[in-house]
Amino acid sequence: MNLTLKYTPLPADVYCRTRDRLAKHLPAGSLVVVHANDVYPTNADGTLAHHQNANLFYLTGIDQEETVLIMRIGEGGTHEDTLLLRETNEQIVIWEGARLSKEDASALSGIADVRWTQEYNRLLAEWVPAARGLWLEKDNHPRRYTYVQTRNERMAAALQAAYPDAKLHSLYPLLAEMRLVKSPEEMQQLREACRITGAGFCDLLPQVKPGMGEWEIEAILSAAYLRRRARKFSFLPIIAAGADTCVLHYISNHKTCRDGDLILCDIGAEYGGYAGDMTRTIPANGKFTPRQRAVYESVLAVHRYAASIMRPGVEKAEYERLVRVRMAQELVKLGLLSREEVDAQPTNPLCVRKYYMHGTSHSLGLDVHDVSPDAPTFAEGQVWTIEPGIYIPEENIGIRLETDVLILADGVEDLIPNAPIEPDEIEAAMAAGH
Ligand SMILES: [Mn+2]
Repeated sequence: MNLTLKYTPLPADVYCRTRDRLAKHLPAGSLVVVHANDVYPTNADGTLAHHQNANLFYLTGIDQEETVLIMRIGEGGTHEDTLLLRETNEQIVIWEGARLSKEDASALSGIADVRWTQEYNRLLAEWVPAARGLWLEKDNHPRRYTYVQTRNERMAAALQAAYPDAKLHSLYPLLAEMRLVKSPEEMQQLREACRITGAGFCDLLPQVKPGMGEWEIEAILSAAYLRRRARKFSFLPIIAAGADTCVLHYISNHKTCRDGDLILCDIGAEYGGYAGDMTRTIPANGKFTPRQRAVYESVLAVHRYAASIMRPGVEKAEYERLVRVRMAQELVKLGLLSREEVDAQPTNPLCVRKYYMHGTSHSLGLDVHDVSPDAPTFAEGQVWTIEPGIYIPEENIGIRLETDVLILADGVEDLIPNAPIEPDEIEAAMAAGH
């Protein structure tokens, strides 16, 4: 392969095995069609950056716009795969740079049959009428933002209109189930994303001081990630000082950090398509106040408890309930909830939501909030975040502590061990810069 990428790609046989596994779940005669994401236009001739459809990347390793994967499923899990690629030419090479050649795409994906996208309609006209069912991507996450039709949804509608007799099925539940458990090769990429994520935070700590802009912290992290070959932040970073530590999805990062503020950093690097995701909360002046430290210790205690009960066989919903019970104890200790309030809900203290209004864990992988079944049970090989927090707007104190873990046979492995989390370690690392 002549092609060089910013990241080290996984070997093509990883993607061959992933398609083998998908094919085993589908009845003979199925036709699978998965498209790349659209490139979103701006005014005039501009576009936003392409962001690959994670399901297509998961099945092919191809990070290029207008790519289509077609799989024809035979008896006993056999399958014939075709990859359609945007045709490249001299003009595209001059203006946009090289695109994948057919040979490059074969080498990356392990698919021998690579053609240009012009053949799409002709191939479907041949294969759809012969198929016993069409398996397309239809994301049905309950909290999905549905005002924009994805390319996959648009193509699905077009296929249904062109072939009204074709029976449509959704690939989403199957792919969500598959993507929940990471292969050893996927773990290489995820470990690197997490390593870079933690290393950026270590670079940052000695540089933080009062008077610094939230945007300057963002800039330091961006440089730390990019020079370690991350492509970008894995999501818009939250650098929130003072009262905004309590705004869960604050992303404007426009304020100056004042002496006495806490700064909440919810950050992550993307490497090879995989997302890191961590949160630390630090004192702008390098020293926690007694109250800030008390809240911090409570969040850390809940964090450690959550890590201790996350293991194979535990249902996610039950885990979240147990974390709420533990969190209630801390909120009473901090004087935020009364003993009576908590005792009134002994098995499931939903009253904690006044100060802790989000879930403790989400799956992590190609997407930051990775796809997962509606009611997952923890199992070996899954990767989850652990991110309890306590938010007290009346005190300008919001503290969240997040790490990413791999579930092992008998517990979890922290994937960001390089980032300090003990308050003393945070203070020591910050003092090193003063
Ligand atoms: Mn997270």
